[in-house]
Amino acid sequence: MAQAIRAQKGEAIAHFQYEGRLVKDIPFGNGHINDTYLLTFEVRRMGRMKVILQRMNKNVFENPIQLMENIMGVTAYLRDKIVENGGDPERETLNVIPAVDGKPYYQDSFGDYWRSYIYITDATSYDRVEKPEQFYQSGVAFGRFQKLLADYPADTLYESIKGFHDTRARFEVFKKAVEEDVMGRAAEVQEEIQFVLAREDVARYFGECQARGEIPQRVTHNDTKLNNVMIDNKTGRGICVIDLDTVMPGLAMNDFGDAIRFGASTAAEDEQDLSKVSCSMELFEAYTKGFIEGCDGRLTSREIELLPMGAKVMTYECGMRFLTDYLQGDHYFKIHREKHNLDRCRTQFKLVKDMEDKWEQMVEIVSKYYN
Ligand code: ADP
Ligand code: GN1
Ligand code: MG
Repeated sequence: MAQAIRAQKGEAIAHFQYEGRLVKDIPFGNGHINDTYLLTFEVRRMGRMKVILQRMNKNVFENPIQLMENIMGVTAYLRDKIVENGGDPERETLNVIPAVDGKPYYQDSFGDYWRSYIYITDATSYDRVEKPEQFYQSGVAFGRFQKLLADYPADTLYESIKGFHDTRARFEVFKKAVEEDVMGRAAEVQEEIQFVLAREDVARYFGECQARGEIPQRVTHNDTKLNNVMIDNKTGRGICVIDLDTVMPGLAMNDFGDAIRFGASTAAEDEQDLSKVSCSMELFEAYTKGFIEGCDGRLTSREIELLPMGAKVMTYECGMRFLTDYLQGDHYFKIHREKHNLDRCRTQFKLVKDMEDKWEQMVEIVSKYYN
């Protein structure tokens, strides 16, 4: 298996516009979806250059070519904005390294798609918040990302994953997974299943707001985990939003909420000791402040008012997705141990419960930032 991947990767490496001699090749990062590698090349007298190489997940992305078209469009647009603002486009947005044939991807002889980015140096993608300032900075970065893309022609974007944050549709998929119970796992997770079923109103919430015309669709990131933003090692600022696979029309509250469910938790997403898991109100406030500042006046007061609901919906949805994957046999998220998806699901539901208990506090924090 490892050997097969090595051969596949070797083929891919030979088909990108790289220069110099490959001196290091290591698996990189903690993403749940793609296979990511950090490659180091030695370019004669110019020293070492690092690049990111990714094998795109074919179970998750149905159309990698359309997906790369989205990324090329969005990064070119961001590049212009960054240059206009006097920024550094090599560090403040992803930069695709083309394949030898000029395409933004390479399809290998096994049918897998690969892509490559310039490595963003002197910056870190964190898996846990070390201090509230970092989380604040990531909020500014994701908010600014949304602001920069406010006028992006949304109808040119392909829907890279259909119904990605359609929580209601995911609820239906979940119910089907419970009924089918292909792995025979439903009996042991009755408590978690009941937790989801008891909250169908959460699954329906944003769909109903949209049907009433209360909230706008915007171009959003849709996967705003802390480790999808690079924090500059020197300045501590959120320098670049990465992992652009799910940039699509979506809801501002979901971009807010997905960041909270991951970054405001007092424990890791897969912590097994649930007594360690809660939603920190200090971190919640740091992110709220950063995100609203980053969006720079673009959010309506209804959107701001619904931010706590975004946190609850995204945490509930993510827990439901982990549980669905567990029931279906762990084909979507990468797992590194038995019952990994179940552990992840349990932290999410613990967070939902904690948010329900702290609801008034969350509403009060957000109300400080109304327009
Ligand atoms: P996944 O969809 O699997 O999460 P990502 O695109 O987020 O894949 O990449 C996984 C990890 O690799 C990121 O969390 C980050 O740590 C690192 N990474 C990805 N792209 C870059 C880049 N251009 N520069 C530096 N690190 C990167
Ligand atoms: C995945 O790709 P990554 O690891 O940044 C997932 C998100 C989930 C997250 C849970 C394309 O994010 O939607 O919220 O795992 N991405 C995709 O940790 O499904
Ligand atoms: Mg990622």
